[in-house]
Amino acid sequence: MRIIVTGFVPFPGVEINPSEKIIHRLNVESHPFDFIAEVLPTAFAPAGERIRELIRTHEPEFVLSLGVAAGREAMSIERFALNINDADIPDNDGNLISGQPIVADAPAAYRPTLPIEQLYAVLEAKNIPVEYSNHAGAYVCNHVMYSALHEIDQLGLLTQAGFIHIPMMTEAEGQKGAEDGLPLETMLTAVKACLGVLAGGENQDRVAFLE
Ligand code: PCA
Repeated sequence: MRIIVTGFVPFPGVEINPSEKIIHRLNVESHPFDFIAEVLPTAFAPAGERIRELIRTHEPEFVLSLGVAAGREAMSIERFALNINDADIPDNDGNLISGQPIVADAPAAYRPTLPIEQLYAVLEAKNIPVEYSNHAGAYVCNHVMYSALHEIDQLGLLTQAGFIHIPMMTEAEGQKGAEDGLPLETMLTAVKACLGVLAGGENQDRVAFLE
């Protein structure tokens, strides 16, 4: 069993990225199956290259990517990745990209292949705010989600991949979206519950050692 889980470093306008904090809090060393947890650069090309490289190298069963969307109030399970880079802020390499396809002559969109209804259900059962989202934006998060799904498709892998946007953490006082966000601990619990679903069906206890 191999599962890749990713987050992102901070980027312009977001000084604290809870997705990075979550990756650092997952105790992957103690994991009995191959568990690859990594913080990606918040820059279009390097992030896309890295997620594709991780997938090619590990050929995992699952890829769960996380990123913050300051202003959202619930764990947001993304339903689509769009073939577009279109940002109004630069990425961390200073690139301000508008209206460019991620991959020329490739599908306009991909749907996630993770069992998103199961992920929704496990979060709902834990009373953690959860919602579906039909738009992952057109910045680096969408880029990574699209790049992962396209790579898996191109390689003909059975890997299931998807993306969850998370709110800002309430502890990040003064940061955009923090007041409407969720405590980091709640989001960590949510991510572990999702990993539990992927690792062992309904058996969430299998990832208890991530604590
Ligand atoms: N959120 C940004 C990129 C990195 C992150 O955590 C996004 O929503 O695209």
